Amino acid sequence: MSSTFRNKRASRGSIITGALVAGVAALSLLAPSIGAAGNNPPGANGTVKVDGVVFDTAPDNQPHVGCSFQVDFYGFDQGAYNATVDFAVQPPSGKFAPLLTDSVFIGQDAAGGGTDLDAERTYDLTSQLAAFDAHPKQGYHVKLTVSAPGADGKIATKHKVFWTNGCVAPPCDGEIDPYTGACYKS
Ligand SMILES: [Ca+2]
Repeated sequence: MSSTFRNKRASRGSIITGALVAGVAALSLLAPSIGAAGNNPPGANGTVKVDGVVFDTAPDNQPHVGCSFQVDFYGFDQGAYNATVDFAVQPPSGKFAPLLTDSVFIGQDAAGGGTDLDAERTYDLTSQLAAFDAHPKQGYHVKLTVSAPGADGKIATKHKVFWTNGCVAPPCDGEIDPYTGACYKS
């Protein structure tokens, strides 16, 4: 092998290596900005999930829950932001009558996508739903609306429709009136 040939090979090799290094460097520069833009795009961010017993922080939505359930808040923006939480009864259980309004702080940290848990709150709408008709198997049909301010003065509004079962009354330890169903202690 002549020394000229060896030099050509060596210089071509170093050009290829240089191009690879530059490409990897460009990719690693791009990667963090792609990730951040995906989790924290401009405007108001955030999503909500309905969580049944056993309560967890897995970002899944459970549309059938018992009388006690949680609303989990994920990926909201950082700031002095409180989400307004509204529950309303939904057909066939009732005609959109409001049940409960609440306020939950969700601005603890920057928007971090679907696994960025910002808050969780437990609810039981049994008393608010007592005036409505329960489906014998499904329970009560309820609509959740969450509105939260975020970056750039925008509002993120999210909806979830789900079924909740009223808490079952404790068993009667007396006599049940056959006409009214009321429990009388004997
Ligand atoms: Ca957040």
